[in-house]
Amino acid sequence: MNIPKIKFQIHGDDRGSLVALEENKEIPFSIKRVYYIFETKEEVVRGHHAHKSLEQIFICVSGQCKIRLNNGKEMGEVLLDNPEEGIYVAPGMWREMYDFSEDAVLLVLASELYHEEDYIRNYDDFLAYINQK
Ligand code: T46
Repeated sequence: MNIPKIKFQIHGDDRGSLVALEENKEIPFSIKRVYYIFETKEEVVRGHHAHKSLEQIFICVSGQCKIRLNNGKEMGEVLLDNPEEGIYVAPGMWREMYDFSEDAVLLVLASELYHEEDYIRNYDDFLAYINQK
């Protein structure tokens, strides 16, 4: 599966760089929640779940990490190592985040507040959910 990267516009000058992200503009949904993941150990794999309706944008604003996405039929992997770009993660994608560098900060913009009921945390349940759709 190809995972396209979204390239953000940089407002750069001799002071440095700035990326601005607005809901329903650069971000294709209304942003209800922001969280970030950092100090994840290199050998750790996070995620191992899918969401029923949550849409998200992942941006590695510092360091690097890899993202594996699986829609129940196909799998794809992408390296995030640039604060100028991100990926859109649709609902119904099993996700794993791994190979975090020591300085990695994975910023996530989310379309919904935190609802544990939106998670599918068992892989067999995920496949059953995808196949019934
Ligand atoms: C996702 C990937 C990329 C909250 O209380 N509020 C929140 O908004 C979030 C995201 C998490 N939590 C709590 C729930 C757990 O007790 O933080 C703890 C760690 O969450 P979790 O094990 O789900 O973390 P990851 O890194 O496996 O997954 C997270 C998001 O949960 C998930 O939506 O897509 O990052």
